[in-house]
Amino acid sequence: MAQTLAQKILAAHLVEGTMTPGSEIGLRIDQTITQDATGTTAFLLFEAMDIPRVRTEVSVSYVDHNMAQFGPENHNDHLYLASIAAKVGAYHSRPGNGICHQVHLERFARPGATQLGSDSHTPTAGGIGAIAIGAGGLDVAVAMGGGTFYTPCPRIIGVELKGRLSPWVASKDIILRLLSILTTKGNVGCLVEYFGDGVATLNVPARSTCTNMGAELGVTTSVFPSDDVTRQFMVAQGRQDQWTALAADAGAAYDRIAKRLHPKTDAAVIENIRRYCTDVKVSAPDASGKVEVSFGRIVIDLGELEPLAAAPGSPDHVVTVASLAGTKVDQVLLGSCTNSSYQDLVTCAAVMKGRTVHPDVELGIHPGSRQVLAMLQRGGALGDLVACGARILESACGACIGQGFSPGDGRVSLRTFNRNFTGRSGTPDDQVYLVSPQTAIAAAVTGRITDPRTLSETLGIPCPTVAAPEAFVIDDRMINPPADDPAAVQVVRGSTIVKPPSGEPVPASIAGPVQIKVGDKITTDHIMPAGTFLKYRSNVPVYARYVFDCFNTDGEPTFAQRCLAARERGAASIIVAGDSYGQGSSREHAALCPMYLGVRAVLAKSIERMHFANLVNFAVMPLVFADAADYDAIEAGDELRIDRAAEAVRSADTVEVVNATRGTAFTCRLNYSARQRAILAAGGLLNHTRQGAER
Ligand code: MIC
Ligand code: SF4
Repeated sequence: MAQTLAQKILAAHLVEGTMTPGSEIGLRIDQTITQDATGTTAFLLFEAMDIPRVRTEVSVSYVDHNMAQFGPENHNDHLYLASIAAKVGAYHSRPGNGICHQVHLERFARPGATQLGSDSHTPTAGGIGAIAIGAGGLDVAVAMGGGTFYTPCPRIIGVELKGRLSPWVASKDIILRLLSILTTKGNVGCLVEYFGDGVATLNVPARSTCTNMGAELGVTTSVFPSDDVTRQFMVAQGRQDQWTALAADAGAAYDRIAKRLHPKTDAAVIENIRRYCTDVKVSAPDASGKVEVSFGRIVIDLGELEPLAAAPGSPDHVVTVASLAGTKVDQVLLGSCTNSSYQDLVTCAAVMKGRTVHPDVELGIHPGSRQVLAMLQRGGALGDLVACGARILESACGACIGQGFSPGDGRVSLRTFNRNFTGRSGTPDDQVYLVSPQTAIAAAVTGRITDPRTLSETLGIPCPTVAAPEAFVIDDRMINPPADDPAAVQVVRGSTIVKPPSGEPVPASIAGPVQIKVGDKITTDHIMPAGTFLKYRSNVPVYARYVFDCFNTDGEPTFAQRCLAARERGAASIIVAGDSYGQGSSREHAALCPMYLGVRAVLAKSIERMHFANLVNFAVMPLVFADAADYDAIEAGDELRIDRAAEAVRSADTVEVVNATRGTAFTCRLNYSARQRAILAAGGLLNHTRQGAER
């Protein structure tokens, strides 16, 4: 039978299960990546598994997130990570070498490999033809030890790209268009596969911009074919021996995709589905007024695309740049794992050559890697960027994760990043627009949101064309290989590195208050803030103080204090949430810290893939309302009871939840695989893995 590209790679790595969408499959993982904000915990958990050496083809530990180094925490993490990598056989990309996804794409990723990373943007490597999946650090630790990675077999969304992008339009506009069709909600369990004649017109970094920001769709991953363009990229990286051609078979069928939408509130999305998808069907409305919109595949004519922007609040608030034209801009930032490649930055440098950043704008640039910096320097583009007045920032995540460059109150900031959740920049009322490098740099010149296509006519700036480099600057001196003599390596453990707490089996019954009731699309940034709190990642008891910090009110007990008070009196704590709970990052601290505070269950209308897995991994029961209307009947502070929690975990698909405060009862679904049941019963994945090793 004709197979899609993703099916081929998945099938070649299948160690358990069958390729039936929705059913759990076990995959052999070739490569793992970790970054410092999730990596310290991941390596501490790896150590707790008592496996002396990593058992993958390659495991790389990157340092790119926690680089501000206010206080000893970050440096303690760096020292621990360098030493533990050397000892257990992982590569270690040192601070300053670049953003994990960019460096991995340049130096390690390969077509046809499976890659698991403790960062949600791991799918960046899909641009080179890898199946690269983001997961919690504990899942990655298990994979480092040679363990199988389990995930539901994805439904495959086919995205056909036709034609060629017009001047000044970028691959960022492709993924923003996809976000306007699929949104950030309701794509759990899907995988995006690109195909069509337009693919060959996009270079590897441009493809990776699309697969990177596929994370914002909430899909498992995204993948491009590996073709001659891929080969050329790998030749230029000196890695042609790792290239292999990969594509879907002719006639491969993509899955039919269905979304539940409301004709009123989701009118624009439905219109986009009608416009960009084939074979669209719309059902009659259900009792809540929602319809099921289903389609065959998505078709994007690259030539018809125009510059787009995600307006403040969410990556799927997509509008045309033309509709925003004239808006005053205060800040422009180029960088992040989405758009910090050599091609992206040299394009911007060409625009700025001989010009000055607009007097009302500050321009900051995080080059994606040391290689990108070296390339910019070699061709003179770095000099043009310095000369124009840009602030050259570190090759790191930096402003993308709220580590500096926060905009002033209500100030407009145009960023080439992937997330603009309110407050992520470090400013509570930020106005962050996500755009392509072309749109960002146009604003740096004009001081206004400007459709870059107008630059040629108004300012005589020709659209830069950038040829794919024949050879990148290759210098791996900042990547430490594993130690030759692991026994001689002393693991460095600073005082701020605290062993993560381990979970407890789901108890016979769970009873306690709803400590918080939140709405739809709650991100892991809401649950576990990064920014200035990021440095506490290796110290769960301290970091846990800031769970749901954005919902805490001055003078009132914090979420953490309420949970600890409940724990004191022997009660559990419960979280109630709407749709798409836990979207965004892979950060397992969004499960681990609540667990530490005594949260035993999360009741939501729906829960995103990585967060669901992280809750299970730390033995917090994820429960989904059987009838979404039951959500409305719960208030924060209500005392809930799940009398048969452990029993349900063992064998039931539903469980009754009693609302003791209101004298009502309702049903929740468990949706667990047999393996997830065993993990919850064991008190989390670490205990489960240890027990497996003992058997
Ligand atoms: C992010 O972009 O939110 C992060 C920081 O890279 C996270 C990982 C983390 O929280 O450490 C992610 O995307 O997974
Ligand atoms: Fe780093 Fe930002 Fe990419 Fe996350 S999204 S890995 S913080 S650059």
